Amino acid sequence: MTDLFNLKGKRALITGGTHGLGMAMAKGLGKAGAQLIINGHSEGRMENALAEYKREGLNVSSALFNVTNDAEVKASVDKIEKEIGPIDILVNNAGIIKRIPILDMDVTDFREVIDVDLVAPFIVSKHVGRHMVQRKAGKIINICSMMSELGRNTVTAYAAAKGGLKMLTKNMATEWAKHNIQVNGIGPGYFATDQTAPIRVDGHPFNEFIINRTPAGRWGNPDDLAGTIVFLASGASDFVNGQIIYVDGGILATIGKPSNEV
Ligand code: GCO
Repeated sequence: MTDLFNLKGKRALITGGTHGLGMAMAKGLGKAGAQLIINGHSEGRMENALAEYKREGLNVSSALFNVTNDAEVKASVDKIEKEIGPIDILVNNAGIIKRIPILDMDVTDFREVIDVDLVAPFIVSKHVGRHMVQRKAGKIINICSMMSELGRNTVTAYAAAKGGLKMLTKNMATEWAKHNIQVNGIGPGYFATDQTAPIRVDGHPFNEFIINRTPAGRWGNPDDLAGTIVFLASGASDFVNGQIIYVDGGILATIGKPSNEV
């Protein structure tokens, strides 16, 4: 059975893999045997990240490119395919968030979030997908969010993008499943990362709210995603198409409870 989850001989490209959930998921794929190709846009962060991956004995190389730039993505993907080898697994994880109420949000801010969180997964998937379709094999995993299902004050652009990403996932699965390409998504709940640090401060009302709102009674640890990403990247999910797996400690399963109820 464990062979089903074995990623030896597979190459995985992870966008936004220099920190946070992207790094945790990449490490999970690496520990299952995959060769890692880490995308990022900051040289400094990439250097630190590569050192960390190598310290953990993982087979890793870097791919610095701007995921929102169509021509740059095409050139980078073709270069990876030529110089490193076929991309078997693509993880569209790179993402940004801007917490601004609608009435105070500039259209430029809105567009920037949509560009990174929704348009970029389309761009990267299109250029990697072209090679996967030719090879009649591939795995694509889009990192969605609670905001693919739920609204929240101040994160409108992010929610619009993550809602769109859920449907982009289903539509890519519709078009590419016949080419033996499985396209699925993961919806992380509330995880302890740099991105959530501002709302996870002790005493911050949102911190208490999440701990109370999550049946598991805690924030997620990035490593909590490793098992799910290996499942969706491996032969164990060869007949799983267009699904979003929510790894959220039960948030979406419940209406929640009053804070004084145990
Ligand atoms: C927020 C958070 C969320 C989480 C995650 C939840 O401000 O609500 O940052 O966006 O990071 O996406 O699934």
